[in-house]
Amino acid sequence: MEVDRASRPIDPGILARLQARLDELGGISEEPGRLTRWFQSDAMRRVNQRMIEWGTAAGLVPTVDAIGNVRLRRDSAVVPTPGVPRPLLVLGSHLDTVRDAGRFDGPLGVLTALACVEQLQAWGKVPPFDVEVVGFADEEGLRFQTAYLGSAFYIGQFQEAWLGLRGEEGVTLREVLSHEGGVAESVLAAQRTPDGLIGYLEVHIEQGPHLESVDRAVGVVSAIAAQTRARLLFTGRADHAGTTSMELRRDALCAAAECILAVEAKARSVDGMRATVGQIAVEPSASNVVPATVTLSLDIRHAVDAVLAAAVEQLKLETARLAAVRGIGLRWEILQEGTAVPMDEHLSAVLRSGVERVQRDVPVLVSGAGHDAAVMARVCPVAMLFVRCRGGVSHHPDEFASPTDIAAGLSVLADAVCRLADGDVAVSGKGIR
Ligand code: HGY
Ligand code: MN
Ligand code: MN
Repeated sequence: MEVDRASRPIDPGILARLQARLDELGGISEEPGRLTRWFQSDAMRRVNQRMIEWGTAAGLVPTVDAIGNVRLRRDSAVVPTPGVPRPLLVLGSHLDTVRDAGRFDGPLGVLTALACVEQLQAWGKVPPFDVEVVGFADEEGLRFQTAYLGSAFYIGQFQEAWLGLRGEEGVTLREVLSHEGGVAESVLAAQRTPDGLIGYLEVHIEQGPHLESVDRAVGVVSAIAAQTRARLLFTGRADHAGTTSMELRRDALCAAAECILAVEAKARSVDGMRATVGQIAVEPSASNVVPATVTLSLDIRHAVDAVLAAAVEQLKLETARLAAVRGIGLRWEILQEGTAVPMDEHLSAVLRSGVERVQRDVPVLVSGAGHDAAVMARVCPVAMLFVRCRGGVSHHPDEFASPTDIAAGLSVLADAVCRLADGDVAVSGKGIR
């Protein structure tokens, strides 16, 4: 018998299980003493296996697709109309992490999605659409510096050119996928956009200080900022550190250092801009050899596409000038260019209704962090709910969301799915309208 919507308390047992699972996944890592899970790592396989066990116990049908996304599907009881795809609502986030990560970024969304399905079952609520909980295989891009490999595959937009990407351990994505069974091209052939997508909802820790600053448990995302990822390759000349005068050197690392400060100065000069050089590689990396080559990563973001594009062009000119003055070669490789992604207004309104039930008002904020929702938005309406993040600390082991705030997130998500099931917002194979 279905529980009346107005009195839908969240089951404390489901919340306790969510918390325990978060803690368990937070201990599955490729590196001792810290949480690191990169694409197609053994740790990802172990996490997927736990998701399969938990999903099966909840009566969901588990699969792991060719790229490594774990999918837990619950079909509705509705008999589909011949020739019309079954409507499908996707709930999820990613299960990979950055290096030395916090345990909430990604898994909070996947496990809240699973808990949401369990909670609807406990309420006796069976939506008239299929629901799939997805744990994406690679959102961070830690292994190949290209984010969203999992969600791009999920929507059928994995690019063959990515097979040539080479990770820091020297292997290509093609080699990794071929090693995982099945030639990489067959992995590509396996991808297809899921039929009947009506929408995608993602719960995610805010990874910033806003909700804490307004003392609210949850907030609704308005848009995801645009981001560009690039690699800068500086070429100088190796020389003896003791016999080469300062005037005669072509020191790639000094040129890179000036460019790193130019990146920082640019970001500081543009309101709302974020730019980060997070990785650096020096060759031959010997204390008594003038650095010959340096490779830098660049991650630069802004909520407005045109502002980001202008800043990237200005930095290309500025870094080229700084390198040329020193006689250093500089090559930019753009690895990924994303535009700002607005959230769907109808689906966001459903989340806002749920937020109004759990707190006095509804903070609405832009996400400076990227999310799989930015990819899913290419094929269906998407909306995101943020959960308060202690101190705004993320991509760090101190990342933390409180059980009370996690409960609020689950309550809002479950309420939203019930509203969609009750037809508060028209759903069809073409999405939410
Ligand atoms: O980098 C990001 O914005 C996200 O955490 N992958
Ligand atoms: Mn994330
Ligand atoms: Mn992240």
